[in-house]
Amino acid sequence: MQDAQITRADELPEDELMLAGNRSCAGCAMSLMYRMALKALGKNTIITVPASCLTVLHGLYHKTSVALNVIHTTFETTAASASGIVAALEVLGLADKITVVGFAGDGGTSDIGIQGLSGAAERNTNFIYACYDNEMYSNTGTQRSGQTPYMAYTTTTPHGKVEHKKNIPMIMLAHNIPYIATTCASYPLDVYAKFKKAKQFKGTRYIHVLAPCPPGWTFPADQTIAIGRLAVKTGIYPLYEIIDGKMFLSKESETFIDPKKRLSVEDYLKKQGRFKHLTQQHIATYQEYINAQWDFINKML
Ligand SMILES: Cc1ncc(C[n+]2csc(CCOP(=O)(O)OP(=O)(O)O)c2C)c(N)n1
Ligand code: SF4
Repeated sequence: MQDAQITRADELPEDELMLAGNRSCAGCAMSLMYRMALKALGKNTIITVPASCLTVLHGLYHKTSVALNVIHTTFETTAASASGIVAALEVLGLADKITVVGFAGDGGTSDIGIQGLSGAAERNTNFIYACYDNEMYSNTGTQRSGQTPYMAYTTTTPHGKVEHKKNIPMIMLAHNIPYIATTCASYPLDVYAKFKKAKQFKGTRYIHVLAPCPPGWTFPADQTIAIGRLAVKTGIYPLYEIIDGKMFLSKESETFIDPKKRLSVEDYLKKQGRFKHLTQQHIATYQEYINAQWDFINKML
């Protein structure tokens, strides 16, 4: 298996497992990512979700916006909960028929949930783990997470975060799992293709989805697609897959291996209120970060 096949929009399954009407904000990339992921996963799927915007999207008992079995678990337990579901399915002899998927935000993944995720990945437990990364704790009013990028404003980093983003896909690579992918909700077909691809593997599979959040990142709700695409086109968020330790750059990012083809990172930063205080020095630091990231990717290819 090589890189994920890109599917045409008219080839997507018509069945909607995410129903019309949900409680996410206008322009929420997480909800777009979820719709595509559920189309790829299909109805023989059990999902586990910790406290997050995604629980809000699901709605309150006795109404829900998804036509699937979902467990709402505690904040730190996504991977532990998925491991338990896998164990139960094995006992019931259903493990080959049902896909188990944990979906968590960046806070639930890179901070409070990383211990359970690391343990499950070390044991290569048979589930897909997807982190939708809106780069902050959005559900509780935009606090800083380990995935918040350098100098972004959040309510707990009022002068901007001083550290760069934690590189979770590379942490997962250190666990020797069979499939790792990065994707972005602003490329819905890429999201679909990578979830579809992940289903073909056994063991722990990890998908990292950049999910722009209009209220948290402070941009107009109709700019979600444009902002996510700028993240890819500036080279700040490369799309790739790692299959059995070998990296494949995705089509959407291939062009940007050439630094001259990358769009200006300033364009990406200036379009978001959370970066409005940035100086030229901060922007130069961003450019160095992007260059170093691509130097690393070049070595991996
Ligand atoms: C142990 C624990 N601490 C704090 C909370 C409160 N809480 C609920 S959702 C949330 C933020 C989740 O952030 P993230 O995982 O990034 O998902 P997002 O809200 O961005 O979708 C927090 C702090 C909680 N439910 N449990
Ligand atoms: S706060 Fe952000 S991630 Fe949460 S529902 Fe709204 S747009 Fe989506």
